[in-house]
Amino acid sequence: MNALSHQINDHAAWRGDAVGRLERFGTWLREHALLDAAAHARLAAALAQLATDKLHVAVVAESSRGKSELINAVLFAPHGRRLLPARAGRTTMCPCELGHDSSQPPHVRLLPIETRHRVQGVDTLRADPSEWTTLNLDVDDPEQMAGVLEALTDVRHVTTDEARRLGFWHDHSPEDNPVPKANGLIEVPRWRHALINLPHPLLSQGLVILDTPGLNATGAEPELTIHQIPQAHVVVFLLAADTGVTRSDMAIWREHLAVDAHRHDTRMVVLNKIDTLWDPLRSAADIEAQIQRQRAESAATLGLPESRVLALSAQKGLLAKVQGDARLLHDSRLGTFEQLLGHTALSHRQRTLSTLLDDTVNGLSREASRVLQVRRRDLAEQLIEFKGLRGKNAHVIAHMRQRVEADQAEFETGLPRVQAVRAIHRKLRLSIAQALDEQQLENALAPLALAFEGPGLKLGLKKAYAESMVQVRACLASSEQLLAEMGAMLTASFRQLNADHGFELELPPTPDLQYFHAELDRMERHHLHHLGVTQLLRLAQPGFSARLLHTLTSSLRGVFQGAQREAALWSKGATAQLGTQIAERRRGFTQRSEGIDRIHGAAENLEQRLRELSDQEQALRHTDLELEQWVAEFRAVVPVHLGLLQAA
Ligand SMILES: Nc1nc2c(ncn2[C@@H]2O[C@H](COP(=O)(O)OP(=O)(O)OP(=O)(O)O)[C@@H](O)[C@H]2O)c(=O)[nH]1
Ligand SMILES: [Mg+2]
Repeated sequence: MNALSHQINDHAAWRGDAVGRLERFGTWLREHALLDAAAHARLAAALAQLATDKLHVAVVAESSRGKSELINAVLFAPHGRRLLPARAGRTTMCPCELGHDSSQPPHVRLLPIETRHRVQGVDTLRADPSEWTTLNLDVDDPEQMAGVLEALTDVRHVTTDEARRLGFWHDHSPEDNPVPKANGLIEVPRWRHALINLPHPLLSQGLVILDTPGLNATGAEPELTIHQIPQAHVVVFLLAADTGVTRSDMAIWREHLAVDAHRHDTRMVVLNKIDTLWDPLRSAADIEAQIQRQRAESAATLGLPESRVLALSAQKGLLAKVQGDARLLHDSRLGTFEQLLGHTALSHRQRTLSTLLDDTVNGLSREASRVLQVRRRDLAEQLIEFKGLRGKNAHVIAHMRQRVEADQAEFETGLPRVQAVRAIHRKLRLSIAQALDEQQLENALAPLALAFEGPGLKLGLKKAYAESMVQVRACLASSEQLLAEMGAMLTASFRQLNADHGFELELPPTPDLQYFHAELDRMERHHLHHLGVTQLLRLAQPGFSARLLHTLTSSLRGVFQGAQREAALWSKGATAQLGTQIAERRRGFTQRSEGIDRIHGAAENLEQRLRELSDQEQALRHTDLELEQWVAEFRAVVPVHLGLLQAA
């Protein structure tokens, strides 16, 4: 096992442990009737996110820098050969995602390039297997798998016209166009996207690797450049030691990686093919000095700290692993890369998941301790009441019974006020959902959609985009405004209800939508990049701009839906308390009247009832302690792990 496997296994083990712990906590809460519908929804959402968490790594570079070879070296050496096609010249023709879903047999799915005639992005088509050609992979037969994966290099020959419609031919920038064959036809990829499903220790633990074709070709998919690459947890950019940083390397860097240049922590640069510098006629120190010089130069050119640039040889790394040659493996420096990759990807993921875990446990335990508080107070009241009955006659007891009934009746008559709070809440909740619904998004994007319409060069795009983004931000701001209003309304109502009905209602802090604002800023940088002057020619194609608009819309929809989900979880959590506490109070009344009924007959029953009540009180104290223990236990697991990561 290498460093990367260790790190990914540790992460998976940590995740598994967190899921198990959270499930046990959920069971415990349910057993103690402390898990209402909202808490249950919250727990289920956190569990689903922890269980299905994926780690996305995208590998990006000019053709022939060794992207596919690097993936072969990291993943496939145990098969004794390269599985992904890697050879001189343009090889990988379509983006290719490697992952593992154990509910599906090993296969590769290929999406025909002709689907580009439609507006839908790969993400939309992903859900429908009938759009894809599926080829099975035999995991016990590396030759068969490598043979099937040759499909990634498939091409088709089409007329210039068809190439233009597919986005591979641009009349305005002939220098970027492919050279036509002797018969005048143009070579284009046969597939638009590939999904490889393969059991592998790393893929099965949630690693997803995206291999891309040399993206210099102007035919890149908007979804890839706007969505998949920027969203990856780590982007690995390759250079080759034998070519240095070329103009086309820089073009790709600028297009895909420089946009979020400040996000150094998610970028890794690989200076591949250092074996081409190995030379028996030169001293080791001399070669090393050259490698370090190239690293420093590359880092300076790309504006990255030198620590993010790693020199290695993917090819020798693969060979060394296949042959079990420890010396060569060491010289290939593949191990250092794997270690940094693991660290970069996992520290990011684990921080996110730890925060999620922390928030979930805090929310659930806050809610549970409020309910316990109500129960404790009810019990205390009953104890006082029953102690007061010692030595009293049947008449007094009957009177007592009436008093409980009166209390309960009074409580019930106050409940319409709770209904009123619920009604206002419902109205506000609807307004929040509406502020962020599909219609609002469509309205906000209308100026942009208009600018995209029609043939020819689209010059006013940036202005239209800016206009649309003002509206998009206004939608988010208005939902924040409504959330604040709802928060103020609930705070006041809760205070009143607590005073009038002895509830223990407490509003959780209103959700902070700052994250979604930051998300919009981040997206805007990427989007503007794709609407700039350099892209005008590409945008002139009607098919391309339709797909681009589709992609922009779906990323913004993601932000709207995320913010809406957050708001809904919070608001549900806030009002579920009402239902829970009403139920708790009713339970208290029933217990009191039942208790009185039972002691009505004989005096010894009173003593027995008092004993029962104090047993219950003790049990409640025990539950309280257990809850504290749960929280302490989670506390102990989360930060320790984060601490380790930061120290690493
Ligand atoms: N000498 C040497 N050759 C390498 C190394 N890594 C890859 N190559 C070779 O470089 C060529 C291109 O490698 P690929 O992995 O196909 O490159 P790619 O970046 O995937 O290229 P495209 O798929 O066309 O985008 C192949 O012949 C590899 O064997 C290396 O570390 N050293
Ligand atoms: Mg390749």
